Amino acid sequence: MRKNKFIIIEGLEGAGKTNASICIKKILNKHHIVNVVLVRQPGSTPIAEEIRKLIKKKFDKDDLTKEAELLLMYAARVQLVEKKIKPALKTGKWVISDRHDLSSLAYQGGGLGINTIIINKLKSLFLKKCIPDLTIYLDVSPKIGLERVFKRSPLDRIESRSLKFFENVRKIYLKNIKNNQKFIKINANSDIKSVTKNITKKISNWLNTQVI
Ligand code: Z5A
Repeated sequence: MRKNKFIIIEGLEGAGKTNASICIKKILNKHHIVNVVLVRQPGSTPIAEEIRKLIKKKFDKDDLTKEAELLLMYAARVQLVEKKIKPALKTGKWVISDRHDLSSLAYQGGGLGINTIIINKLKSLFLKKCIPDLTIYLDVSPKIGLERVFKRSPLDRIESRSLKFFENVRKIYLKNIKNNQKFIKINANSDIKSVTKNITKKISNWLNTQVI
């Protein structure tokens, strides 16, 4: 069994995933784990970053179909998995990814209504050998998350969707993490300091259960 781990951070926009990635990296460093690669999805390779721009862009006279959006998410993911994640894991590095396949299930499945069978088919076709060891789900209410993002910058194409869309996305997250040992749920509605403290505690506890 490999000792290095593949860790995912999931949650709605404004949940604090960026902050959590940095926090987890610091905890790993404190445990003398220094070979850590941080990636984000969609993105983190030159081609996947171009796909990211396309996904986030608002078009005046056209829009992506939901199926095209799903396939673009998967195109970026497969590119990242093959070019960066698998090679890093093979050489003993730890990988922390801001989002992974559960985002597609939540956003394109729960939010846009694409049949789960189709999304799971993509997962089984392309991600068979890239299974996370742990997923940290930062649970924020859509209203609080979007308010944080709104304060930061103008909303992009996906962020501009309705509150109902994000409520449906959250439902799928909550459904999938229920009774699953490989998930840690963190309440992300409070201030950054409390959320960071909670992440530190839960990740440290988890690390103590791992053979590393
Ligand atoms: N997407 C998809 O639909 N399907 C998929 O398969 C994948 C993705 C992989 C990616 O864009 C979009 O793609 C995303 C989902 C979709 N779209 N939406 N909407 P992105 O990378 O720009 O979006 P994001 O992943 O949600 O990142 P984010 O908006 O930056 O959220 P975050 O990383 O969780 O938040 P943050 O950057 O750490 O914090 C955001 C702001 O809130 C910032 O100013 C912080 O200082 C503040 N913040 C964070 N935590 C707190 C607390 N606790 N209190 C107060 N303020 C806070």
